[in-house]
Amino acid sequence: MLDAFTKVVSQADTRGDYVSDAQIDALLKMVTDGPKRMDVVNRITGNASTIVANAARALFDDQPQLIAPGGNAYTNRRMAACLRDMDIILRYVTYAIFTGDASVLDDRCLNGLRETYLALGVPGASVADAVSKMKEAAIAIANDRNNITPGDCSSLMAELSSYFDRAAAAVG
Ligand code: PEB
Repeated sequence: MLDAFTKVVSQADTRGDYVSDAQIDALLKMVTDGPKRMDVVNRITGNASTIVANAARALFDDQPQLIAPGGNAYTNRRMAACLRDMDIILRYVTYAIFTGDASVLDDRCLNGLRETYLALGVPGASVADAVSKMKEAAIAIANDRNNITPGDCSSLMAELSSYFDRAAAAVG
């Protein structure tokens, strides 16, 4: 598992080179934007169950066959597994935005997930839809201008989006 700093160091070490000026500038920006990043993590973490519940409701509204008899989220056991999976993916996205690097998400959550769903008969495209719905909900909450010092969060929001897109692409 890497973060934005260890990633740069390991890449520089592979080249046998010093950390470049451009890399130092990018990491400095990450440090100066640190409080914004922590706010994003805090807001998503504090609203995780709302994000999961609303995204799941929207998914089952769009794809009612999932909760009909024979559907992959039919029975309480499968519904619980589905909500749990969404919660796990959201949790790893918060780790990625916290560390500023996708490796924790890749290595500990997404690696082999497509194959797991194939083996279980869980429709990967529907999981990808659930992840996209969590993305919309998480960005609406993280990017809410109320009760926070106003600032430019566009690059952080783009980074956050990219982790959700990565998770959706890994299973969809
Ligand atoms: C991945 N999900 C399921 C299982 C595993 C995962 C390993 C099998 C074991 C179990 O049932 O608990 N586990 C999960 C994950 C990590 C992990 C992400 C990462 C570290 O360790 N069903 C739907 C929806 C979708 C869904 C489309 C969005 O209709 C999910 C939610 N996952 C789902 C379901 C099961 C499952 C298991 C229904 C149970 C499948 C079954 O037993 O038939």
